[in-house]
Amino acid sequence: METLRQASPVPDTSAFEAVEPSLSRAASIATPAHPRLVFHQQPRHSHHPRDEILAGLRQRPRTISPKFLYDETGAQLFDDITEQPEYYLTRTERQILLQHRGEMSAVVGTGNVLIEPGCGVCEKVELLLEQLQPSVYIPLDISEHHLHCAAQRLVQRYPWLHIRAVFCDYTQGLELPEDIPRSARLLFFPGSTVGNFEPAVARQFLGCLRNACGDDGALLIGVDLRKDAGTLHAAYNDRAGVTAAFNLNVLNHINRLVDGNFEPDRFRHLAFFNERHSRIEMHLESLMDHQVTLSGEVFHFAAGERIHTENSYKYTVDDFRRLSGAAGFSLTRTWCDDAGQFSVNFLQAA
Ligand code: AVI
Repeated sequence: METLRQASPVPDTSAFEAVEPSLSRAASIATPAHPRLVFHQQPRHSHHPRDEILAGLRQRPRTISPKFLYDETGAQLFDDITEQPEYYLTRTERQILLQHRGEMSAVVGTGNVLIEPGCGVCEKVELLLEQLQPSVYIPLDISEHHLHCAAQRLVQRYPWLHIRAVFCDYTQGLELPEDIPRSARLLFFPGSTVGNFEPAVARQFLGCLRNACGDDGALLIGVDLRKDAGTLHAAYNDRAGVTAAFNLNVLNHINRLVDGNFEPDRFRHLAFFNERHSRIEMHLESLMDHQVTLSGEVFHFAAGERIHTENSYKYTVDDFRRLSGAAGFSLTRTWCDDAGQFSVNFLQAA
């Protein structure tokens, strides 16, 4: 058995109900080498996902939560996806940040308390740091390794930057140390990860961010936009087969988590745009009649039967304005690329 990869771009969406901001039992860890860098450790709440996995596979349609796509191999494959020519999201968001960062800092203001849940290796925020000049940067991630490397790199590269890095699973609530200033908070949530939540869950998650940013706070968030089905189809069916490998790899991860014997080559990757729900759906389709044993339980798969592994919702700017409005934000500014493929949105607490 293993633990889940810690820096999944896709949170455990079950946790967004009744989330309270800012607990603070964090232990501070001194880092004498860098007086401007402090680490905090939040207690972990871990539970084994066996019941959730088996329940998802028993139901019809069968499902596997997208968070299980991100074991070590899945995380590497996701990084590889972001470099595929068809996958426009990551490079387009990066272009938008680079092109508009001057204007962003004029709109967003400087000297904020900059908070980034699920920061990973902090590569996107780095595009903004010089412009935003935050009074303190607070990266949150469950991967101690990523957080450690990224925070050390940033504090060395930016001699004026103060960092309070928090090891935590932000999906269990945004737990910030109590002495983090409550005013002028700016949350940063790039990558369109919000698109991987069901809209009701996305609303709850945005509500959680709204609580965390306080009444004078704001959120800068990347959101992929609705577009022609051909472009979307290509982005999730890259020619090199990296997205297919990413999707099929979830079965290896499930095998390890629940002692299973899935054979990935008995399935094929399927991704298509569902116009009605405005989402890319990813599925694994069984190529033959066969059975799989997971934790001693036998599952029969008919040829053509599918396991639903991910949704990636594509919003219009108006849809996203409505969604974030329902969570207590007012969308005051949107920056897009010239082709209108991707958006970076500035939301203020309403
Ligand atoms: C992490 N997330 C925004 C990606 C997306 O595009 O929905 C995950 C992904 N799934 C397949 N390709 C990329």
